[in-house]
Amino acid sequence: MKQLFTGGQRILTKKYAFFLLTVILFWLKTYFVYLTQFNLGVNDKMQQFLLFLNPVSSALLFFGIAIIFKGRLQQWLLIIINFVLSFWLYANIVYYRFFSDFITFSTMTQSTGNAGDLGGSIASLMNGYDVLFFIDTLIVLSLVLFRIARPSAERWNIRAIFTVFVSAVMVFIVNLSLAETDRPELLSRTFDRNYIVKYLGAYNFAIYDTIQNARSNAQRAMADSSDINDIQNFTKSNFAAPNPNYYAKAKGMNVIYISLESLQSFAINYKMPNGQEVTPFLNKLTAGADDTTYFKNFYHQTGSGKTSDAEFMMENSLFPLSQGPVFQMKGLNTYQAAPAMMNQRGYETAVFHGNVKSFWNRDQMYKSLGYERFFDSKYYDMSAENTKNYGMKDKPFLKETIPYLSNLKQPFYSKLILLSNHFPFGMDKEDTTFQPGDFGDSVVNNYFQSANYMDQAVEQFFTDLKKAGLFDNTVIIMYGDHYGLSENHNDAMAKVLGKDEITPFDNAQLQKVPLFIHIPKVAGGTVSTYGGEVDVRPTLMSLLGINTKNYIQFGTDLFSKQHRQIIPFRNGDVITNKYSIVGGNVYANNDGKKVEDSLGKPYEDMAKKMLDYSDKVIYGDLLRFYHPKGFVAPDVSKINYNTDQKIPPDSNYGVSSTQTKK
Ligand code: GP9
Ligand code: MN
Repeated sequence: MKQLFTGGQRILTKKYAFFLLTVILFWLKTYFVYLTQFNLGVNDKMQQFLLFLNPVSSALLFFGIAIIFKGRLQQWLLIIINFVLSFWLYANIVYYRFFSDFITFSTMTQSTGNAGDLGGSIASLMNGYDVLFFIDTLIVLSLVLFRIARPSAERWNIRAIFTVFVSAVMVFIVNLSLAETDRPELLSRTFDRNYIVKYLGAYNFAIYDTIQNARSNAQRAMADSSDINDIQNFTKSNFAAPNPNYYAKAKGMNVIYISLESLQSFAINYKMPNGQEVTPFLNKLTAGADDTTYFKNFYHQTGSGKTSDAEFMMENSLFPLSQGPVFQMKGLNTYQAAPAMMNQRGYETAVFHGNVKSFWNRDQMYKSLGYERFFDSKYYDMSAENTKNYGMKDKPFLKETIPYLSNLKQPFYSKLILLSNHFPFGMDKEDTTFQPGDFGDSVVNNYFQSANYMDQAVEQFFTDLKKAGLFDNTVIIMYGDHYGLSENHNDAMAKVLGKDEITPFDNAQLQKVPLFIHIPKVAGGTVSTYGGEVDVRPTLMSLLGINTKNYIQFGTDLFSKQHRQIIPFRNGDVITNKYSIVGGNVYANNDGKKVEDSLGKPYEDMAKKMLDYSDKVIYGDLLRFYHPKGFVAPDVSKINYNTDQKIPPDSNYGVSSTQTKK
């Protein structure tokens, strides 16, 4: 024993030994926590390796601060830093036990309700064995207290200190590049906090989150209330007066939005070489079945936020950002979104999605949009046969949603987000008998199968809504959220469309996504009006008989005679009912031939103005200064998605007790 003690003493008096020991113990502890405390969905060798590697860079960086100092001070700094980091990790462990999510700057500083939800229950989330999460702190502390690790009097030389910091940066760069090869655009798209922790680690995530937050706050601080004036004038003067044939035709009715994952318009009314229709049910709707209007010249306008960008436009009539998903980056802004507007008119509001709630930061953003209830994967039977890829398959998802929907207090405003038709579109054999395509590209081939599956799921859902007695008093808006087949698949797409090649003009037309609106007792059919995702909210509001002239919105009512047929895209392209401006070239829509650039100029100017104004609203969080008559911003601290939502609620979330509902 004595020998061991003196042996330990000898090693630990070596200048670098105590530092290295602290780093290694902390590294292993963190890895152990990843494996046992979080559900990170590690599913390949590379991810396993990155999970193991990722604590290293932050450990070197943080503990590196101590080695600038010498002797006893260095030792105590190492212990303190170890304690602070361990405490942070432990706080995340406790938080995760309740929320299945990681702590962010905003959940800590702004009262979004999350921390409040924990309240007195924190103690119940802690266990006796939790002291193990501080085991490394205790070890290094004892080594110092019992003088096994004696402080070395020597100061580290600059080269050694420098080496530690350079190694931290190098390890981080290697880590990030490997992560980016496994999951491209990891940081720029920020799908889910779980992903960042899995690839880069809990501590690096905290750094990343702090930087994001500081940037966002700076943009917000620079804005002031006068910034909204021009924008208000612009949107007001561009308001399109509603069409009396449609205005208020759905007043007081329920609303169901359905996000048709990755569905592009080319698939609608498309026949496979063997003559089979891909979407036979939706095709009937294009002919006006079930009082449905189909917009065949409707485009998605999403950026890197994909599904969530589409959701954002549908409910705010603002554009998504050109960089990064607005759901992730601006989840705490003030919005004047459709769910909040409807909630204040006595509607119950709910969103349904068979994936974890943190994906696309939905759990935070939905509160800002004013959704009272969020039925995420927790509410669904996520057994293996029901799930694929990100989550629930469409058929069981829609089946299980019906009882929840029927339980909502009417009228309700709801959104259902489908998942099955998602890249790479593979399906389980037992779910389909549809022949895949034969176009020399498995992604494209499978797309037809999964689009067909979605079509069947939607058909069943319509039948079930009728059975539940909801169909005749519900407006149903179904939209393809964004493209499913990127330009990388254009060789096969040329075969699909029977063309020699896909030109830039063709590619722009492939961004068409279907939009269907079922309006009870209003005759439908296919219309050729040009429009995009920002136009849907004003359209819906007109149908519900709500005047939005005083709202900041960049779309116009698709049914209005004054509807503006200019569709700006985040990549700078613009499409109108006459022209497609793609990559700076102007093409005529009727024949796809190039025309003079000057013909596109006025539309480009208008599109740019719309995008700039919308960006200003979002980056400056300008809606906090703007108060349309009759609108009260939802009180996010009153919204709670963690209670059991199966019981019909009293529907008072989002409106504080001093405000009365209309
Ligand atoms: C994930 C689902 C799909 O929850 O919305 O996301 P996507 O990749 O299409 O944006
Ligand atoms: Mn999507």
